[in-house]
Amino acid sequence: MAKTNRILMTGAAGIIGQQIRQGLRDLATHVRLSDVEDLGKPGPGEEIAPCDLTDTPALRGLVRDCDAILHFGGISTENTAELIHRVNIDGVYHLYEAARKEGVKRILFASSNHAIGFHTRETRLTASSLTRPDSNYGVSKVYGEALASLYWDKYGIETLIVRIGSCFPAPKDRRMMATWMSAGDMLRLIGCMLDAPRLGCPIVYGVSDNDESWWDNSETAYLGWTPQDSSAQFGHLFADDPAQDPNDTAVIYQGGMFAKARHFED
Ligand code: NAI
Ligand code: 15L
Repeated sequence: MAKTNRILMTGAAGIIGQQIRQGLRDLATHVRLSDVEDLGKPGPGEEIAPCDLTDTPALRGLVRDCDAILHFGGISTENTAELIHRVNIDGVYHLYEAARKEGVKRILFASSNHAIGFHTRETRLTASSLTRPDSNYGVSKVYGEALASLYWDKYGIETLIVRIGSCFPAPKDRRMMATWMSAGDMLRLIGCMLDAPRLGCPIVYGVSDNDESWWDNSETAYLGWTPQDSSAQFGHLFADDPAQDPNDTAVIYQGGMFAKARHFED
């Protein structure tokens, strides 16, 4: 695998950013890291580029000279509609505009399982399944996916849309045994994205090779990504948990508590 020259990761101070930061150095000669939070000192090959995604004029400079953008920055759970719109809808639009104007041709968009969270757990989803957002946050991810599709069809900017399950060092509850994605599998997926001769605008479910799974990535097998980790190693953490109530909304739907929650601002 040839190294990409320069990649930008937004949201680099976040949970996923912290897990993959070091591994990105194997994929690119220059790794530009951006966030509104402190990113510490740059390591070898790293550039620190603080930037607020709502600062539209600053975005062109942020993406300049990058061969690819890993867009992990933004509001990562349910919040006020105003904040989600400002950062996850307007912010992502202006980031894509900056990419278009600066000639960046490849983007990873960190979508979420909450774009499809109102599908039931017994429904096996593919890249062609209809979106069914479970929150204002999920709606913002559907917007990002639609924007990525537009920028591919109209401007030839390729995006890997990753509907991430739960990318944490370990699953936090029984649901995440099905939705967990390891940092290693995320890094391997990014490697496939950077390597693909033609990427297009595929939708991939970001999930490891867990025993229980609701998602089928066979439509995007051309990417050559095969998850290598499994949540099975963490099964003991939840062995003594009480049985799940099959009539609980958080158990019926893939989005779990996001589907069950009332309006964030009530
Ligand atoms: P996180 O909340 O830990 O990290 C997001 C980062 O974005 C934070 O460091 C935050 O400071 C930054 N950010 C927020 N507003 C910003 C702004 N206005 N300008 C610049 N930076 C801003 O989230 P996490 O878990 O690392 O997720 C990263 C991305 O992946 C998010 O887009 C999230 O929606 C998505 N995702 C994550 C999942 C997970 O399991 N960790 C699951 C599904 C999707
Ligand atoms: C997400 O989209 C969130 O960013 C993350 O914090 C988790 O809640 C994850 O989904 C999940 O569904 O487990």
